[in-house]
Amino acid sequence: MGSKERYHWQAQNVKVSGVDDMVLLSKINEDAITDNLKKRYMDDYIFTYIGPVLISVNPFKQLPYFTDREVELYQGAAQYENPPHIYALADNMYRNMMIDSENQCVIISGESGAGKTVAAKYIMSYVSKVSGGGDKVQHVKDIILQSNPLLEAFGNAKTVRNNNSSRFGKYFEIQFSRGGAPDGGKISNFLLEKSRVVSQNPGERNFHIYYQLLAGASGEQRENLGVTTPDYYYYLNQSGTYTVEDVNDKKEFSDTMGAMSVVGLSVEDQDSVLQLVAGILHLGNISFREENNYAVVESQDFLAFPAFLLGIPQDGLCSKLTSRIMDSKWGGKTESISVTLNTEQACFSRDALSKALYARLFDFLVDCINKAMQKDQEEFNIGVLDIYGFEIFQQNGFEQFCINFVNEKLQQIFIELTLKAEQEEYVQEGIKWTPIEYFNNKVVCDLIESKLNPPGIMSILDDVCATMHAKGEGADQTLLQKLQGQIGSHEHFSSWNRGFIVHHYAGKVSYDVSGFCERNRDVLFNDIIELMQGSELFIVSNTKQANSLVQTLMKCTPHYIRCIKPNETKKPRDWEENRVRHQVEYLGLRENIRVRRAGYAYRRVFNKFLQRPYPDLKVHVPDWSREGETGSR
Ligand code: AD9
Ligand code: MG
Repeated sequence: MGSKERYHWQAQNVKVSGVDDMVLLSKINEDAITDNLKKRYMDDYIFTYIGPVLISVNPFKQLPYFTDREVELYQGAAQYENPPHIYALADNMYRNMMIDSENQCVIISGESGAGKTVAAKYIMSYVSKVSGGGDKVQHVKDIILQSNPLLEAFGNAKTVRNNNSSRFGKYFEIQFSRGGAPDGGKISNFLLEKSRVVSQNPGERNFHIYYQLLAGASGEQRENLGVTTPDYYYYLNQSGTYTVEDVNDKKEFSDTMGAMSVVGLSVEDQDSVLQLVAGILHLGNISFREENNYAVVESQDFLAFPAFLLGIPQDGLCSKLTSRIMDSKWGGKTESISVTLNTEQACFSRDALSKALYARLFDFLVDCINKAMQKDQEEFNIGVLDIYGFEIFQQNGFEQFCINFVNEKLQQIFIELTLKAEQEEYVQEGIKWTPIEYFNNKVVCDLIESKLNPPGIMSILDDVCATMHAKGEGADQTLLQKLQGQIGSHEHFSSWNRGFIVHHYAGKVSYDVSGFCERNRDVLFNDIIELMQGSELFIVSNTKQANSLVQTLMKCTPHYIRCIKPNETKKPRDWEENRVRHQVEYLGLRENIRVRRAGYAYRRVFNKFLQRPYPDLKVHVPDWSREGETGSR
C-alpha cells in the first residue's frame, strides 16, 4: 500500500487535524497534548501515536474506519504509511510474532469506560481476519470471538461509569501454529467482583445475565426456573435499576445462549447454567427472622425452590444457613459443635454461598471455553490484557481497592518498560542523556503490596484477618488502627474517620474500611462447602493474582494502548477538557513523549535487526530544531 492509497482513504473518509505521532509536537506539555487529541477527536479521529504506543479516545459512537477495507489497508503496511490505527498495532504484533518467533502481548489501560474492552475486541477480530483458515482454525476463531459475549454476559454489568463495565480481569492468549493460524487459545480470569451478586449501588445493576434471563426466558423456562419480574428478587431490587439504555436484554439472552453453543456447552450444561443462575436469585429471597436471638428461616416456602434448583436437600440448606459447625477445644480435646447463628450471620452465610456459587459458575464457563480451544503444544501466542479500569466512586470499598491496585501494577509495568528501561538503555550505550523526570509509582505499589519493613496494606490486612476471629466493625477498626500505626506516615497514605486514603498514580481515593476484613477473607464455611459438594456443580477458588499476571506479561514483547475517556456523559463529541488533561497527566504521556523524542525513533536488538528483512524501512528523523527542551542527542 503506498501513499496514493492513503490519500484515497483519507479523502474518502476523514480529514484529520493535528499530528499523527505526538513525538512530532512542537511543544511538549499537557496543553499541547490535550489540544492535539481534541483536534483529532473533533474530526472523528480517535487514534494517535507516541512512537509505538497507541492513544485511543473513546468516540462513544461507531466510526466508519473499521471495515474490511481498513483491514486490508493495514495488513503488512509499515506504521508510518497509514494514519494511526489499532489495526496497525494489531498487525505489528502479528508480524513481530511470526518474524521474531516471540510471544507478544498488548496491555490496554485506561479508566472505567475509556474503551479498553472495545479495543480488545478490535484486536481479536483483526487477528482473526488476517490469519490463516481451514475448518479447524475457523472453529477456534469462532470460539475466540464468541467467548466475548458469553463472558460479558456473566462478568460485565452496568455501573454508573460504564453501561457495560467489565467486572473481572481477563488475559486472553490467542495461540498460533508455526504457519500463523490461530489454532488454540487460553483465557486467564481474575478478581471477579463477586460482591455484585448480592448487592449493587444505586444506578447500577447485577451481572447482565440475570436481566437477560428474566427478559428472554421461554415459557417453559419461566416455569421451571421460577422466572418473574426483576423487582421480585432481593438480589436485583436493591439498586432500583433494571434496564440499560440502548440494550435489549432479550436479544442479548439469545446471543448469550448462541455463544454457549459455539463454545461447546451441551444443552444439558446450558440448562444447568441457567438453573444455577436462577438458583442464586431464589437463594437471595430466603429471609430470616429472629427467634430467641437465633435466626430462623422466615418462610419455608422460600427454601424449597432454591434447594431444588441447586440440587441439594431443603433441610440441609436450612440448617447450614442458620447454624455453623465450629471446632471447640475442651479439656485438651477438639470437638465440633453446632452453633446457631443470629439473623445477621445467617444473611452473611446466605450471601457468602451465593457469591461462591457465582464465582464457581464463572470459572466453569472459562474452563469450558478453554477446553474448547485447547491444543497439545503451544508455539506462539498473542496475549490481550483487558481489565477493569481505575475507578473512583463516591464510596470505595475493598473491590475498588483491588481494582485500583491492579491498575497501579499495570502502570508500573508501563513505567518500567517504557520510561525507565529506555532511559537506562541510553545510559548503558553511553549516549549523552539528560534524565527526564517522571513519577515512578513503585512507591505506591510497595505501599500496597510490600511484605515487610514496613509491611504494605495487603500484609496488614491479611495479618488482621488471620489473627482476629471477630468480623464486621471490630476487625475493620483494628485494621484501620494498625494501618495508622504502621504506615500512617507514608507520603502516599493518610486516614479519615471511616477509612484510609491512598494517593494513587491516577488520583487520591478514599476507601471506606468497613467490610474489608470480611471481603478479604471471603470465607465460605467448611460445612457449607460440604453441603455443596453433595450437589454436582461446585468447588470454591479464586484469589488475588496480580503478581503472576505481571510475570506472564514480562515474558512477552509488550505493546500498549492507552485509552482516554473524554467525558462522563457517554455522548459523542463531548469534550471535557479538564478530565482529559488529568488523564494525560497521570498516564504520563508528556514524559512518554519526551523520552521517546529524545531517543531514537526506531530501534531493534541488533541481531534481530540483521535477521529481519526491511524492504520498506525508512528512518524517520523528526525536526529536532523546533524544540529545545528534550535533551540532546
Ligand atoms: V471498564 O473499565 O470495563 O468499566 P472499558 O472496558 O474501558 O471500561 P468499554 O470498552 O466497555 O470501556 O467502553 C465503554 C463504552 O464506550 C462501550 O460500551 C461503547 O459504547 C463505547 N466505546 C468505547 N470504545 C469505542 C469505539 N472504539 N467505538 C465506539 C466505543 N464506541
Ligand atoms: Mg471493560
